[in-house]
Amino acid sequence: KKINLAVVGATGMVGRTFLKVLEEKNLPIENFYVFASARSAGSTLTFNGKEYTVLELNENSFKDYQIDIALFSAGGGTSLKYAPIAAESGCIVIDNSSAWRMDPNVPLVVPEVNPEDIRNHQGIIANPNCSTIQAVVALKPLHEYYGIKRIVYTTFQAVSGAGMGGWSDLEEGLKGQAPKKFPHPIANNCLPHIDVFLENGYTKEEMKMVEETRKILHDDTLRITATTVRVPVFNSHSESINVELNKPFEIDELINRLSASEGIIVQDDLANNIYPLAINATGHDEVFVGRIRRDESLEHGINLWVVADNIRKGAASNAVQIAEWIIANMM
Ligand code: A2P
Ligand code: 11C
Repeated sequence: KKINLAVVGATGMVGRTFLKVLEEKNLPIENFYVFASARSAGSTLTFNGKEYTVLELNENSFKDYQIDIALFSAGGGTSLKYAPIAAESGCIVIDNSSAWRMDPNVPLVVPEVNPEDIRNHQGIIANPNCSTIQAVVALKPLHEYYGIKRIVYTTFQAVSGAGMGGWSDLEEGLKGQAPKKFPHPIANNCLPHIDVFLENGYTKEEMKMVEETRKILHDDTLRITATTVRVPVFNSHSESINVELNKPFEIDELINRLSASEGIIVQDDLANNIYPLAINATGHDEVFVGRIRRDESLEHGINLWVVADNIRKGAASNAVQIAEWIIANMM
């Protein structure tokens, strides 16, 4: 069956990448539609060599165009309002915002980790936060073979995660301009502040990593703490992940399990200075893992350095993979 596919928020940073990733794949698309707000309605976007006019999203869009699958990346407010309207008309929404992620009726999915959760959807499927996606891809084989007792996340996140505004704060900041998006200069700086601060002193980004990891790995009691930091890198998030496992492990065997796991490329050749780097991950859909070494301060501890393109695997590519899974298994 061929499907009618829509991208909502098509003019944004993630929206444009949706189009690029969809061009690289071969989804059975009958009709293709691009939606945004009134601000950019009437402008055009190119997809597979054809020009598409950006349409203003409204309550009837999904019904009128008989959309089967919609990829949303137009902010939490737009998702809160329009995802249920779309679902009501029989459309399956794959939502990149944080609006629906922790709803118990909404599967939160990384296809390499918990694809079967998609089967329980009621019209809305959530794409996790970018920093969570790359972390759980790397953690999956460890969780499966050794069991995870505790995780300590420390992130080094690119400005593209904060959209066009974040990107221009770094670009203009390097030329001496004051920041507009971030509360402090990001050029030549590290900001231990992503998203808003919560009552417990953590940022929302940090608590997203804690809660989303538990939901995706199906373990509400997992002990997790996180410090998330914005760094002056344009694209691709890097993460230091410290994991305490339940069982003893052989380091070579653990590395082999990471290598054999879907969506992971191990880059760990110290003699040749090879380890994952943001500038190499950009443009790819895999999660790169290196600096794999025993945490000698714990009984069964391991340290990982995990890097991925936050706009591709962390957002657009993960959502497109979910769409491919639905088309292959549920349509
Ligand atoms: P627009 O170009 O019309 O503002 P980013 O996160 O990179 O800033 O992108 C946000 C995306 O969400 C843009 O495509 C933006 O469209 C879209 N968007 C914002 N508000 C709405 C809305 N109310 N309805 C539809 N799309 C929206
Ligand atoms: C960042 N992780 O890098 C954020 C962006 O919940 O989808 C994604 C926010 C989200 O700023």
